[in-house]
Amino acid sequence: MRSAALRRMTTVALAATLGLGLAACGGGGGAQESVSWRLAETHPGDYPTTQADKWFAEELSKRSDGRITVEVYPDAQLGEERDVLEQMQLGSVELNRTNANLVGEFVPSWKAYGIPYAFEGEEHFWNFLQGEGGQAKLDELSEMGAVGLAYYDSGARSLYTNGKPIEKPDDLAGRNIRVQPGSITAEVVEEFGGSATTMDFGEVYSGIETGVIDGAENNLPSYVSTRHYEVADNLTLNEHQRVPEVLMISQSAMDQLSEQDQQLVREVAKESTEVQRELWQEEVAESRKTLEDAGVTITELDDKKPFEDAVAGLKERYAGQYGEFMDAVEAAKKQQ
Ligand code: BDP
Repeated sequence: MRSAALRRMTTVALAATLGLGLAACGGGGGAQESVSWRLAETHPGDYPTTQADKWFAEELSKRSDGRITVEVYPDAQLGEERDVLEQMQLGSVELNRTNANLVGEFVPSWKAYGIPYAFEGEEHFWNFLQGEGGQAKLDELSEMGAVGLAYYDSGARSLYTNGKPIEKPDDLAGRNIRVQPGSITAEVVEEFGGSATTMDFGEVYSGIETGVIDGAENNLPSYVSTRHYEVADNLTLNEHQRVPEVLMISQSAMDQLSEQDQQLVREVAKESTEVQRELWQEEVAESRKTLEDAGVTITELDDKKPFEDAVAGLKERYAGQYGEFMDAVEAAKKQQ
């Protein structure tokens, strides 16, 4: 299924290549003849973000006639996400696919993406990301010396634990939940009534296994690909956040290219969003099936209101702090 989607996207992209290739050849002015970059990815090779990274790398090489080579390093080979963000600033990694929650430590205004229940659903979320609001956030990445290229889907984040299933916020009392570094999710978990521990993604499985934490929160594909469901087999679909994935490049890497090649990088990245979104839909359905087959207890909530109410104060505080973000979020609602 996955490869069919990829094939389709590649054919579409091929048509665009023919025109662009020629334009790019004319390139010019003081830029390097060819560059060879590294792209850091925390997920395994078959995860939707990684497949989109690879599609981006291949297309870029083709359309630049080999002037731009990107090698994708999956499985956190270049380090955990937080370390990679630091490496980007030091100039040792050029490209990075990361989750918006991690960026908050480097560009504080990106913490806004962690505001719980900010988006009504997928459509609202994508209206925002693909509109002016989403672009304004990408522009803010210049504060960390990076250029935001594209968003990828990451669905909604939900809680999972071992022991007793979480049906209402109170059930989190006495439970310790892992959260991503740099995010405001620790406060979300605490408002729900639990306690929170910040930990790198790669440490979570053993953290749960050894009892350091009782669970974590993520989307279905990550819950499955990390096999966290083996050690925390209760999932509660409370969907407290929708936090995009972002593909970024360091400004210093971008500066090595001619104007035309910079444009090419931007275009191919934007197209890779469509590749990723299609793969994402398939992956969510497959993950759900994997969880059901494995006998994981999936708690669907008819009403998420108790969870929304628990974080209403927190949401209001952050909405005050990130007013511009919330205005753009509101505007994206009207376009639905
Ligand atoms: C996943 C993101 C990954 C995150 C990870 C986490 O794709 O980039 O950082 O969550 O929880 O959904 O650390």
